[in-house]
Amino acid sequence: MSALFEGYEAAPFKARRDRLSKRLDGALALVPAGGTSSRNFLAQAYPYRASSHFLYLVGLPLIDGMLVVDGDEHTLFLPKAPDDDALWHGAQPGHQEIAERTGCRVVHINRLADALGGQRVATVPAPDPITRARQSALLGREVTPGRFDEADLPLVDGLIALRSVHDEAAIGGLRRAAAVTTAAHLAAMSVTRPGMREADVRAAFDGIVVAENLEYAYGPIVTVHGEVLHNSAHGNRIDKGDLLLADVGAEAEGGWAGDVTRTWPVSGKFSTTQREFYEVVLAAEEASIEAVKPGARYRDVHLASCRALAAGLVDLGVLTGDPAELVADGVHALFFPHGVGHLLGLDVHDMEDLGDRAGYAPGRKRAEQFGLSYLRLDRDLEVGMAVTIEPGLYQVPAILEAPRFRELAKGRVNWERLRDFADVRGIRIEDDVLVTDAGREVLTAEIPKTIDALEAIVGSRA
Ligand SMILES: [Mn+2]
Repeated sequence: MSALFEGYEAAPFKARRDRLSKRLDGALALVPAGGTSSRNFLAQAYPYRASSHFLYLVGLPLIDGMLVVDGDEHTLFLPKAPDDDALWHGAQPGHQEIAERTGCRVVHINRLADALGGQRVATVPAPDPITRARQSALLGREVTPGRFDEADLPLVDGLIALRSVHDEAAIGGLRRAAAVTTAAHLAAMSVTRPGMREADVRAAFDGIVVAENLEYAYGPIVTVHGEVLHNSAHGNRIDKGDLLLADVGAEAEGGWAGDVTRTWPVSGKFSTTQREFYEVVLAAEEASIEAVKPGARYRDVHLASCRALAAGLVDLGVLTGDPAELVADGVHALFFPHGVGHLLGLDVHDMEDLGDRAGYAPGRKRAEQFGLSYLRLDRDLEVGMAVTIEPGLYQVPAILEAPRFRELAKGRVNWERLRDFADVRGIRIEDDVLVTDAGREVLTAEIPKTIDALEAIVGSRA
């Protein structure tokens, strides 16, 4: 059996295509898998990752394939491998085998233009520019990320409706991603000791993810400079006194993402000031997790963290004032500048390629206020949605030294008191949360996050 079909079952994908076709309002849907890209020369390709929409509907990474859904008829238009391909890559399943396995018709891709001719076609842009150029040529209009033609909307909105509420197969994928992510975080925590480099801890994550024969869902962040939000460098020495922030998630078979952040002391022991700031972030995370339930508005889930952070910083004497007022004015955002999370699914920021049409309910718009403007999601939660909850607390020089924020902070930030917390640059705590009838299920609950649990595990295998 070809590795392509390992663990593959056709039924969930057919069910999704059937549900989608009911939403297409008579249009044909054209969903591209996308192509490869290369470094230096063509044959040296980067690892291939099919478009998430294609994976959602087909379940197989069929390079350069295109799916056409036309009522009950589901057709995969696929290229044929060159004659000498088997020499380099081994025998691959032929079109007939793919047809039998998937239940789709399979047709050579050079017949696609004729098949579409003269019909109303809805599409979504492929992740790569070469495939998008092909889509543009096929449809005789510009296919561009983030901009949709009126004709595309039934497909775009259908995908948003389906993909934002996970079916059983999807939840299985998310659980698998969470399980491997959990094992990887436990391994990384337990090997951490002063004198290592960030890369040594990253290697402990790799050890688990690679041995599971998986990839990461996004570029791992493992850093003692957590205040750089998307820090991708791993070259620093990690020392006693440092907090290490690790934002690392595995991608399960089929493409499902895990997305977890933990912050732990390199020495295995929090300092008093680190402990105080950490407890504030943990209380914020718990407040937002508690707020996750069917019908809750995600912006309110975000604001629960903002209020808890502001209240915690007031208690510590770093902020002065009424927490609700501090949040309303955006003062908390000097320390917590990003949104509390996002949808989670086949993409780590699920469906971000569809822009705020996916993340924001109709009629809702992004706020302009600093902090709230970075909130990626503002929908009412439904059973079956998966979201991350990830408040953080950072000392970002570019924010704390900027004149406009100094002005906002006037009389409300106690700078002298803040200096006591110089040994905290960045703390974030992030879990993956599924919305259930009962409220919520934290898929990544087994990863230590209380101070006691972290102090017990860090360095235990170093
Ligand atoms: Mn995240």
